[in-house]
Amino acid sequence: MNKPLSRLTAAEAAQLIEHDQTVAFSGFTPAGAPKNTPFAIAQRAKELHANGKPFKIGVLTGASTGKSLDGALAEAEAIRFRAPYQSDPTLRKSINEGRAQFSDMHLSMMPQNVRYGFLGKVDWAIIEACEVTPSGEITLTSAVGAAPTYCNVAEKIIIEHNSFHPATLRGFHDIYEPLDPPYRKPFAVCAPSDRIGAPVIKVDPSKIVGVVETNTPDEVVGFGEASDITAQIGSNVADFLAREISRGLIPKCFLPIQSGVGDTANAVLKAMGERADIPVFEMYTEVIQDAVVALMKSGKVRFASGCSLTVSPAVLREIYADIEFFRSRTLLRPQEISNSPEIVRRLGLISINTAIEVDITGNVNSTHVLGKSMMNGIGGSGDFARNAFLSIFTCPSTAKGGKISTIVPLASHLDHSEHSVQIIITEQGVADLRGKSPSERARTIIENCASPDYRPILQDYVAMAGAAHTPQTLSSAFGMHLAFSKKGDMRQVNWSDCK
Ligand code: 0RQ
Repeated sequence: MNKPLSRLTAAEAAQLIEHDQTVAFSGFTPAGAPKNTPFAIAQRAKELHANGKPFKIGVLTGASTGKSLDGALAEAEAIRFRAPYQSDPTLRKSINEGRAQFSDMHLSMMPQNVRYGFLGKVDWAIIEACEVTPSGEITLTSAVGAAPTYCNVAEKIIIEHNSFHPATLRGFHDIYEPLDPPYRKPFAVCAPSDRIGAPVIKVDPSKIVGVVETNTPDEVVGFGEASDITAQIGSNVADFLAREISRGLIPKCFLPIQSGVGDTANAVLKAMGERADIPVFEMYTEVIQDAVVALMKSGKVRFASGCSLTVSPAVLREIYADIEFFRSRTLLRPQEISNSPEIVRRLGLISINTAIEVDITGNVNSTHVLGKSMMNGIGGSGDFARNAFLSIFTCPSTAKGGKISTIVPLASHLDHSEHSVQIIITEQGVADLRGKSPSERARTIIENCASPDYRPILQDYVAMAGAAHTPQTLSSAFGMHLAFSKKGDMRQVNWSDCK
């Protein structure tokens, strides 16, 4: 018989965390991330700083988190090191000002990098659960992320028992932690609905130091209505996919979809849902967002496997109110399984992710503004794009009211090389890069995806290279970026100044 687990307040739990320790949190996006304990750790940091004492910790998570975790800890100057993805404005500022060190990582690799010891010792795992038993069975909430590995490697565990999430979530999760090389076995997922693991994480209960009781909704921010531009991008993606099915280049039964997160991704899914010539489909993705839930209810999405239910609180309440409907159509997996390159290649996913900028030969920057400032991180986009049946990147053709062209001569930072990028789609149209040489790709991207304001500028740039396999001119390649930095508008570039 196991003895009952101790109860702690969030403030008591925070007192246990020491300066310079590494703390790993459950969750993936704000879904499933603990809230009260990290907020209390931030308060402890502020008090210690006010007394002239140091307090900074390493923060490991599944992906981004919410304002009570990344936001509060960054605001308290309590983050020494952070991996593998973030999207909080306060933390982003801290990273870009060099106050917090950030290691951007393919999300599928985070759990194994931690198990391999590449990120050092993990002192604590702080895990949000809808149920925990004295025998050490933990039922997670709205995400899995890297929680199984964090529970495995951490010296001690604190559970945030969040009664906002019903204990009947048991059964939504498929917990599987692979063995490390040379003992790893194939991941036997051959369809999005295949289960390979257990419904709960099992830990030695003596590692659980205490349970903090909470009742707090996830801090997921809802999405706005599609703008004209995102709606047009969505419609271009749906047109393209329907055409590929009719041409026989995508099987008639269709293939599972992976879609990124954000307004564009929501607009793409909405447009796909509205097309009769796109069949009912399945998702094998990392983030299940509001649009997927709407498509499940309409019958367009048959099944969704993901790593998190990153849905707005109102949509999460809808799911919990009709939990049996969603139980038979949803599976939440650890990120090394939801984003596994092995499974992505086997299932033949159609991956749809968003770029910050795309260069004329198809290299994609998903993470940096002007080569220097981190936006969010590569997230899962590389796990999927590199291994997909069809790898699509979308973005508006311009940013900042037209002062920035997202189609540039040379990407100012590289996340996905031209070898992993097959289709570019903006509100202007579709560039199909398959089987094309770099100069053919440049012509196709400029003609089909660039804003009309920037087409002649980019065509002049290409002409400058003369006959070449890859039409680049190194002395001018960042001319448009420099024009934006110096004059506030990429249209002010003067190629003759750059030579
Ligand atoms: O800035 O908010 O200040 O106006 O970037 O751009 O157009 O609102 O697009 O919200 O879909 O985000 C790539 C960042 C796109 C995201 C990125 C500015 C623009 C705006 C946001 P403002 P939009 P979205 C699954 C897959 C990487 C991870 C990934 C992302 C802001 O999709 O992080 O794919 N992707 N994960 O104005 C300067 C440019 C710009 C620019 C846009 N060229 N130069 N600023 N912006 N283009 C999810 C996970 O992995 C968890």
